[in-house]
Amino acid sequence: EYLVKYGWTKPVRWELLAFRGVTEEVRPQEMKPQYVNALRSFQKANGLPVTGILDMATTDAMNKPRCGVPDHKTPDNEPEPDGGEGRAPPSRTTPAPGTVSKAGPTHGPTTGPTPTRLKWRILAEGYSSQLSVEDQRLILRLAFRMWSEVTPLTFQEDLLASGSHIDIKLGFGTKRHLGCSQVFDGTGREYAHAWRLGNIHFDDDEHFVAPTSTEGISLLKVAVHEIGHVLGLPHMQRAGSIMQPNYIPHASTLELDWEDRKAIQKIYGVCKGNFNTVFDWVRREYNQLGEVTYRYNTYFFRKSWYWMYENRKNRTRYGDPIPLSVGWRGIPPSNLDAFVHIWTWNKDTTLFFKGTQYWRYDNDNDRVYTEDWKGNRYPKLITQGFPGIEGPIDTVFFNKRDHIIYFFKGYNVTAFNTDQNARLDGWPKRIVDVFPPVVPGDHPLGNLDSVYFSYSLSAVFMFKDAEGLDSDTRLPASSPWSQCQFQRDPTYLLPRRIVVFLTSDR
Ligand SMILES: [Ca+2]
Ligand SMILES: [Ca+2]
Ligand SMILES: [Zn+2]
Ligand SMILES: [Zn+2]
Repeated sequence: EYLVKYGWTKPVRWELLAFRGVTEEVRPQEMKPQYVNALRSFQKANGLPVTGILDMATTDAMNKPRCGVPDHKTPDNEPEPDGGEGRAPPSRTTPAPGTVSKAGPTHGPTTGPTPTRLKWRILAEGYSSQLSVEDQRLILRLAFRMWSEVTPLTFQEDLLASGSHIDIKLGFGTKRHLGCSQVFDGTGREYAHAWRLGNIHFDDDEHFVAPTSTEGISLLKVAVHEIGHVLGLPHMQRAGSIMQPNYIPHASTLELDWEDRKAIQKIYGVCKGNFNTVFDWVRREYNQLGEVTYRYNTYFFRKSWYWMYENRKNRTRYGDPIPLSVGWRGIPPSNLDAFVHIWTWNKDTTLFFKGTQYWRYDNDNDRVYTEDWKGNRYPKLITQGFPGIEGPIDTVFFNKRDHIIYFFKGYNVTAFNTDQNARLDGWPKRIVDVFPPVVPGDHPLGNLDSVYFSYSLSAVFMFKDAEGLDSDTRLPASSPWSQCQFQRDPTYLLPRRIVVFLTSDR
C-alpha cells in the first residue's frame, strides 16, 4: 500500500485484470515481480539491503514520519484539471498531492508563465491546536521567506482577500480534513501534503513544534519542504536537501542547501539586479601575541545595502544585508560606482567612487575622511585626484604589482600610474585585450559592475549583471520582483564571476 501510495509502483487495476480474465487466485503471483521490483528500488533509495523482501528494516523505513507527496509520478497521480479546493466535498477528480490543483487564468500548469508574487494564508478553520496562532503565522512567514531569499518570488500573507484570490491556503487537520480527498493517518507516518501551486495541509495529529524546540516535528522544516512542492519541486533523495521525503530532525539552524537552491532557481531564475560594486576588503587585526594579521572578506554593494561574504566560512554573514549608512560611515548612502584599495609599500588608501567624485575611507576610525593628514578635503573630483580620468566610471581595479590603477568605462579601460600620478600614454584600450578571459570567449566585454582581485582565490574577477546566467527560465523584465534585499548569500543569486588574466602578469 505504501509503495502504491507514494508512487513506487502502479496501483493494481483489479477491474482491468478481471476484464482480461485474471482470477482472484492468480493475482498475487501476477503482481509479484512488479511488487518485488518496487520494494527493491525503495530499499535502494533508502540505503537499505536490497532484499526484495518486506523485512523489519524496510517496514521501519516505511513507518518513519514522511511527507504525503508521492516520491515518483505514476499515471494515477498525474495532474488533473480540477479540484482539491478548500471546503469542496471530497471527489474522485481531486488530483494526488504534488500535482497541480488549480488552473486559473493566472496559474497555468508547468509550462505557463511563472507567478512571482503569491498570496497565502492559514484557513480560519484550519489553525493548529498545538501552537498559538501568532506562532503558526510567524513560522509560516519564515518558511516562505526562505524560498524568497533565493528566488525572485515574493510571498504575501493576505488575511482579507476572498478565498479565490489566495494562491496558497494552508491548514491543519486530522484524519478526514478540510474537504481534502487525502485522509491523514493519525499520529506518525504522514505529516503533511501539498499541491503544486496549490494548498498545504498539515496532519495535526503530529506533534508540531517551534524551531527552537528539540522534540517533536519542526513546523518550520515541514513547511519549507511543503512550500517546495507548491513551487514545483519533487522529492530529492539527497542528504542535506530540504526535499527529502522523510522527516529528519535538524541539529542547527535550518538552511536550504545548494541543490535546493539550484533546483528552485532552475524554475524561477535568480534575483535580477546587479551589484554596484564588489570588492575584497583587507582588515588589519592584531592576534593575542600582538602580531598583525590580515583578513580578507568580500563585500557586495547593491543600492543602499551591502553583504559581507566571509571567505573563511564560505558564506555571507548571518543577518546581512545591512544598510550602507550603518556599516560605512560617511560614504554616499546608495549606488556607489566603485571601490579601490591602493596598497603599496608607502600607500594604503581606500577610496569609494560615485558620479564625478570620490571619497577616502579611514580604515582605522571606520569612517570617511573629510580631510586627511595631507590637508586633502573629501569628496574630491575624480579629475582632480586622477588627472585625465573623468567620472562617472563603471569600476576601478588596482594592480599591486605595477602600481597601476585601471579605470573601466563602457568597453574601455584606462591605466593610471599611481607613482607618477599620471595617465599612461596610449590608453584607453579595449577591456578584452587588457584582461583576456581564462576560458576563451567567456568575457563580459564591457559595462562591468565590478572588477576586483580576490585575495582568497588569487584571481581577478569581473562581475556583470544577470545577463548570461546559467538559468533556463528567465522572468519577464517587467515582473514586479522584490529588490531581493533579503538574500543572505548574494553569491548564490547572481552573476557569473568571470575570471580574467591580467596581461602584465604573464
Ligand atoms: Ca500522520
Ligand atoms: Ca560599478
Ligand atoms: Zn514532500
Ligand atoms: Zn489534505
